[in-house]
Amino acid sequence: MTRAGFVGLAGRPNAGKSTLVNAIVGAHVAIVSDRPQTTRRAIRGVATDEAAGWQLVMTDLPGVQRPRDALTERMQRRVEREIADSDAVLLVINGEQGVGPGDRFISKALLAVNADTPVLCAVNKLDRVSDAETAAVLSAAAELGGVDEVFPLSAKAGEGLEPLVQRLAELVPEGPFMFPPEQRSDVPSEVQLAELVREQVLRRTREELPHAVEVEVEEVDERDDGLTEVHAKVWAETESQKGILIGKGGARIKEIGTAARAELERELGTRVFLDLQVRVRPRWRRDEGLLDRLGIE
Ligand SMILES: Nc1nc2c(ncn2[C@@H]2O[C@H](COP(=O)(O)OP(=O)(O)OP(=O)(O)O)[C@@H](O)[C@H]2O)c(=O)[nH]1
Ligand SMILES: [Mg+2]
Repeated sequence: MTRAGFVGLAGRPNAGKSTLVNAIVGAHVAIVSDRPQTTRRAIRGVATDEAAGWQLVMTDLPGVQRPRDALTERMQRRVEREIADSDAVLLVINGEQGVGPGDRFISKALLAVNADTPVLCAVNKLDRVSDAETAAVLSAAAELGGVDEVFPLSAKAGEGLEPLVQRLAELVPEGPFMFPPEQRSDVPSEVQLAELVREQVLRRTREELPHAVEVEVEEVDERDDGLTEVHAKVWAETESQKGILIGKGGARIKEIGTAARAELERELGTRVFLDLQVRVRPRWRRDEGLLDRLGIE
């Protein structure tokens, strides 16, 4: 009999949830950046060990925060729904920052949403922390209400993953696999491509801009000559943001496009022609219709 189930990831923005999902899945399914609130959509990464007979569907979620607009409200509601439906919860803590009020707030919220679900706690970024500090943060994590077990690790270095994955595989219920074993993510191709473009925007812009930018892939065209044409819009909220995105003489958007094209080629396994159009859409973060179209539920 196989085991299969959903693991919902919770934690403060920037704790390393997406990095951990990618490490466990062994593929670049969720985008990562050093900006808080990188993740906007719930993305499922699928990890399967056919020989051992288990499948973990890891639901990467936005970092928990206070909602400010329709976008962040949707993100927050989605987190609560996903956590309520998970077979196990993985609370990710930024070990470099230590356990703080935000982590206590989240662990309390987890108990309220789903008190019967096991909660494992991953204390992450320990590659950046001394041994003495590691001991302190691990015991602080163990004392969080509702946390059943604590796992020290570094998602970025890929250290400490094995015991955590083994434990999760024991916790999910018996049942058939929910995805074909070779599948790595449930995200529709257009959204995945748009996210890879957005990752490059986040890496090449500063301060407030990242939160104001969204990417929409409008058309993907596989041409007979083996080239894939990808047409995407980069949405900003103001003309000045648009100017920053484009850069002097178009330098920045060109840089973003070159880096994004390389990522798309890796993802699609073909050569890619990427057409990026920067557009202004005032207050897009409050525009429920656009959020629907962008697949942010
Ligand atoms: N040194 C170190 N950095 C890490 C580790 N894990 C993640 N990071 C870095 O931390 C930053 C945030 O990582 P993400 O995976 O995007 O964090 P997240 O929790 O998904 O963030 P949100 O989506 O904003 O909630 C990135 O710059 C990662 O490279 C780790 O184990 N060690
Ligand atoms: Mg994330």
